[in-house]
Parts: sequence; structure tokens; C-alpha cells
Amino acid sequence: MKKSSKAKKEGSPRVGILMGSDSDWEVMSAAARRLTAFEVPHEIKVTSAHRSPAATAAWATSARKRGLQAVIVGAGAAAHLAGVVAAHTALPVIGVPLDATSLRGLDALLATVQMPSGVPVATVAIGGAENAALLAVQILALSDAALARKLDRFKADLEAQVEAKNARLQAHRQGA
Ligand code: RP5
Repeated sequence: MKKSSKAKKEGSPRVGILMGSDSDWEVMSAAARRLTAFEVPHEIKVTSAHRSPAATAAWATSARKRGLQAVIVGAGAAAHLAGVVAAHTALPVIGVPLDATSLRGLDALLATVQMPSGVPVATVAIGGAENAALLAVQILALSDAALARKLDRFKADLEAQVEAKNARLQAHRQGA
């Protein structure tokens, strides 16, 4: 399929996934997989707050005009990327701190979560790319009834999985 017809079939991106390096993709791909499972069109890009600040600012500044409704930003080390994006857009910014140094992500967590008043970044757990995608889906579902129904099914499935785990444990205990 040609690139243009593929984009048309999949729809315009509604969520942006940005990361500081291609080395972040192993973790951040979980966000893309979860968005794909919910059939939410998304775009994926690498820019760096420190190494390519102009490209980062351009991506964030044009995000709303490109049709994005939320952005997910993953970075490790002195992770300023989500904060810089939040400085350039009023879209909801979801930050994913990543484990990229000997500090095991604590550095990125503090850099991502400790935003000054007025410029929020909704920060998920270290490596929490899937939850970042779910939070983005929940934001979009506020004004998208079909997506809200998919979320309801997802949550019901989570509940069923826990019930199945409990049933397995009870059966194991009775057999012991
Ligand atoms: C951060 O530095 C990136 O987000 C990545 O987590 C980390 C290491 O980047 P590379 O040196 O692998 O490009 O900016």
C-alpha cells in the first residue's frame, strides 16, 4: 500500500508519541501497541530536548494544528523532553520517565514529574508506556463514545482476568 493511502485508511494521527532517542523505542513501543489495539491513529517521532531543541519545539508547537489531541513523551536521564513539549503546547502531555542510566530511571522520574506550577506533565511510572497510552485513550474517550465503549470492554476484561486469577489460586489451594 502506498504511504498516502495507508495514512488515509488509518486516519489522521490523534496522539503523538515522542521520545528522546531510538534507544527508548524498546519501552515506548508498548504505547504504540496499546494505541493500535484501541485503533487510535498515532504518530511516532524521535527528537531530543538537548540535542535537537529546535525540532522538539517545532513538533510541539505544531502538534495541535496537526490534529493531535494528546501527546506521550518518553525520555531517560536528565529527562526534560516532556516538560519542553508542555512548554510549547496546551495539549495534555503525558510523560514517561525511562530507565537509561545507572540511576535506573529515578533521574528521569524527578526531571519529568517535578514541573513548575502552570505547566503540567501527567507523569506515569518509570517505563509506564502502556499506561501512558491508556491515559491518552481515556482523554480522547471523553468526547468519543465509540472509544469509551472500547475502554469499558477493556476494563471489564481486566476485572475478568483478576477473577480468573483468584479462581486459579483458590483451586490451587484446595488441591494442595
Ligand atoms: C535521553 O537520553 C534519551 O531519551 C535516552 O533515554 C537517553 C540515552 O539516549 P542515547 O544516548 O541512547 O541516544 O535523552
